[in-house]
Amino acid sequence: GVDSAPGGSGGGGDAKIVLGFAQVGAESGWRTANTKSVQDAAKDAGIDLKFSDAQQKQENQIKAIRSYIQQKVDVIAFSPVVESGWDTVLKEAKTANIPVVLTDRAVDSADDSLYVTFLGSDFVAEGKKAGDWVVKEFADASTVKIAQLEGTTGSAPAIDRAEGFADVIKADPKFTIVASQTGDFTRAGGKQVTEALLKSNPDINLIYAHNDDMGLGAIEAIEAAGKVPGQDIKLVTVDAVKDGMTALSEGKINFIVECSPLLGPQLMDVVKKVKAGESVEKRILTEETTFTPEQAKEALPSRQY
Ligand code: GZL
Repeated sequence: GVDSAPGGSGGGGDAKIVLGFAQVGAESGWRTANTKSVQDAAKDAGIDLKFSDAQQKQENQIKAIRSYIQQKVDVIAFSPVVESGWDTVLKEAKTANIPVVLTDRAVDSADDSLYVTFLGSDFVAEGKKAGDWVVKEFADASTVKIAQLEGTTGSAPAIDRAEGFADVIKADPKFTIVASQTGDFTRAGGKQVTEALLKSNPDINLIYAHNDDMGLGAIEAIEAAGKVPGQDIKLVTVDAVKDGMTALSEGKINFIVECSPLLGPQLMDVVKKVKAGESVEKRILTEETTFTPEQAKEALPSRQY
């Protein structure tokens, strides 16, 4: 607990584990579901959670991590908004003998002793799954013009989802990405970028959005341009949050690659193991699948987020 020696379990032995969590922000349906999962799981695990929202700004996450170090929390966890620029503050946590757990997104630090484990999805695999669906969906097409709505610039999901997708479609020159721009994972960003790209590329066949929220914004722009989303312009997105799955069930999105935000329970298990000095694997993958419109209709009623 906070009042015990740094990293100590406290004299009484019944001191609650204190976890400091520095969240990215509240930019998307995925993020709010992720926050709820962490908060609910901490409560269920009897862990004292200190929580901060960085409004998608790296300097705010760094400030939050520093405050957790000052408070001598037992464990620090965070989802790095971008991959780079963490070594200094992670070294401060290491010097303070406070273990750090990466959740959801990764850092590009060369020194992996700066964190205990990275718990999250394989974003390259997510991009490949989207690419594989595109290859099948457009098997009979002679040319396929693609617009890509990228996630937050410099973030692991944006970098890796673009890489995985490109790896698949590069096999056939009929696929060309005619426009690619960041919508910062937000609905508004997806709408603004799509409005602009439809003016310069009115004949695109497909939009690949790095998350549902940007895809939902794109749908608004496509409809405002008098076109039918899912038909005139197909969409493939990543996340599978409720609003995305609803659009999928209505045929406005054609395929969604799931990225599970429900990391809370696994995170609390890791925190307890770390506190108890038990070893934890360096990389813990989350389970996730893909959805067609029919599968979305079946899954929606029981969807947690
Ligand atoms: C992916 C996560 C991304 C989601 C977006 O694990 O980091 O951030 O795909 C969210 O919806 O904003």
